[in-house]
Amino acid sequence: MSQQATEQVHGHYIGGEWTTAGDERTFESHDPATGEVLATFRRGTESDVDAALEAADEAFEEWRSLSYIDRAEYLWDIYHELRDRHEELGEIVTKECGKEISEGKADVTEAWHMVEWAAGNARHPHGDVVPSEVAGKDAYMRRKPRGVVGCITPWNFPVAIPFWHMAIALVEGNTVVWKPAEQTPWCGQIIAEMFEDAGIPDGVFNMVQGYGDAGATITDDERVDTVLFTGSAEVGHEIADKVGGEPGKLAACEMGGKNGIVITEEADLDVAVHAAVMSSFKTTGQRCVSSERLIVHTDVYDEFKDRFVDVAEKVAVGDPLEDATFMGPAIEADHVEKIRRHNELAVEEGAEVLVDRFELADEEIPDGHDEGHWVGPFVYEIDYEPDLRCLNEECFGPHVALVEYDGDVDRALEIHNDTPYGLAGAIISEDYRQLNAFRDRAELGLAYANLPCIGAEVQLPFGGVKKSGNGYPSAREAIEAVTERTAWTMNNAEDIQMAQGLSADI
Ligand code: UN1
Repeated sequence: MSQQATEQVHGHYIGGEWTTAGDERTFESHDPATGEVLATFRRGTESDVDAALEAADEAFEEWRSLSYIDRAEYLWDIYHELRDRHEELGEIVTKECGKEISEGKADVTEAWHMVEWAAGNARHPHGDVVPSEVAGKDAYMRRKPRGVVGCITPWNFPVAIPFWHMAIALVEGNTVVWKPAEQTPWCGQIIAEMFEDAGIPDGVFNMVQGYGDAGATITDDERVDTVLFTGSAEVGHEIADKVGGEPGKLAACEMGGKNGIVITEEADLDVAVHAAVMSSFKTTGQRCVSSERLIVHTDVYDEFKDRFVDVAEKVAVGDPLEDATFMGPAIEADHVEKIRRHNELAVEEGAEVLVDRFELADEEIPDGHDEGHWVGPFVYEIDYEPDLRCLNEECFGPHVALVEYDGDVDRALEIHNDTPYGLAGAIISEDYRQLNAFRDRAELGLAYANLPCIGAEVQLPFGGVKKSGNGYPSAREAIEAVTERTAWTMNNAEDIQMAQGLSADI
């Protein structure tokens, strides 16, 4: 899509056609660092979603009848395109969602990793040979696609996460209706163009642009067999409740976290400071795995605090296209206000503020970027109490609490596990017993030792426990959500024999 395209209104990709049907309403994609309008899109309506679901439903029988390997061929084309256009697409990600440029490129890299995993998996075994009690009986577990998969994806990984959902759903033989996040429709448009260029059969992949109303129309429709969702806990729980209550329908939702890093008295503080800065401020704290709690042993608390504060005061906030930038802007003005409310809430609850760069100084704002949604690190310390909202509610910004603890790793775990969420977390320690205690008892889907709690790789399960998720919309685990299992049992003997010693006499 060229820059001139800003004059044009981009539509939806439905049944192999671009369409701007539906109503006349449009919305714009903005560069969060400059406020510049990048492109204009049609806002999807119920009738657009209906047409997309109809197309997906119709295309299903033919698509499922192709071999896994033939289906994967279309994805391999996209894999090559993602690689060939790495630089260009990385810049587009950065322009549309404000992540600094190495993150923009990493988003594209993560996308082709997922495509490689899903398409490569087409040549791997897809079921089990299971023993039977009865000689002469062969038993298997076979997988088959569920049908139409609805995918709802967030803006913070606008290329990677759509492929987490869709690459696997498609290779497994499902058809897809996808709604990209309303903040990143340009990335949505480009991905849809890739499917078109790959020649995927009409109706197999469909994309409807728009807001939550279009997303809800997808998730509520009875033609949708599985919903894959990555995004906020609020929306994810609504989807899980609604879809989970409908017989025959499945939802795999991965939501946010109030992720914590435990820094014990046995920590290497170089590693601790590095891991905490990466986890709390990379992506401007706008990852579902970003850390908002640092739980630090009293013996190392003061030294860690001084060193962490020193780096938080200095990390470079600025133009995300510049290599020297560590943090770009927040995604949009409303989100800046949300971060402000979380910062204020912490203060109301008794926080001692250690770093307040929420409002950047004028000289920190890059030239020509006055309209950007700038926020800097906000760091505070607070005495642990179980019901503090600031230690329980996700901010999704560069907002992080230091909490001091005294005692053994059990005490650290008690504080760490005391949130409704359970997505990602880390322990920094040189003591293997402490590491093992965290591995076994931290209530998490993703647990790290001596590392930041961001940066999961696609071949690992990605999902959370407690309020963070009810399933895995990516990698091997997503296969569970997009396939049905058939127990297939065949008789090779001349007569019928039954299991459990049941008499077959008639
Ligand atoms: C997210 O934060 O929404 O583990 C996804 C990571 C990335 C994915 C993050 N691979 O940080």
